[in-house]
Amino acid sequence: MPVIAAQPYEFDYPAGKLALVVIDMQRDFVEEGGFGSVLGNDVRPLAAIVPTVRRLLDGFRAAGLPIIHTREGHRPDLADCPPAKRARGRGKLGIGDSGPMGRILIDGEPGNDLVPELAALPGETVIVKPGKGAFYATRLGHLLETQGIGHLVFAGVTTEVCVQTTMREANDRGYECLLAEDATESYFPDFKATTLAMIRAQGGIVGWTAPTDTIVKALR
Ligand code: C5J
Repeated sequence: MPVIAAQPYEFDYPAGKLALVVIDMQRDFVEEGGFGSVLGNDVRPLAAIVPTVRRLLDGFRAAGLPIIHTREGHRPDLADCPPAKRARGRGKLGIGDSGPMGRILIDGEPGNDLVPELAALPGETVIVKPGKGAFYATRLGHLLETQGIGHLVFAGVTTEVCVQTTMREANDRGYECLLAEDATESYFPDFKATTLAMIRAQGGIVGWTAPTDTIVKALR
């Protein structure tokens, strides 16, 4: 089995059966004027990981392995957005309101696009998810099952919200999960550090972590 040097110990996976899941690298979170900045966050740390996520994507593309991108987005009629989620935050603008990049967190609006550098290529899957976890109310589980994939590498934002939630969902479903340490980011540096530690604590209770370069080198 191929092996990636990781923490808390090496991550092995069946050749050809490893998929990359890039969580929510959309303008809503990474660019000024989107949901992230409307909630009062500095988006610059998230924008800074774009080249690293691109390196990871290119590594998976070169290896011919499956790639799944997610976007957190709701239907224009908000039928898939619980009122509790919409009410949360009490900011000037909320989910569904019109902002500088169109309606916030709505599928099809400019702000909901993946950042241009990380756009999906033909053949790659894009999953629009109404929740924080990418398995909730989506076809992700079915898609992985039909491709016989049980090993996942994760990247994207934010580390402690949508990335961690999805990793925990995947872990409970029996997937082996590795998070690319420098291809994920949070608006809160402490939360990122703690999430990485939580994932690999207790012998990898949620999964593994490794730097992007280590993962890409192992794929070659
Ligand atoms: C958040 C996400 N933070 N993608 N979404 O609301 O982490």
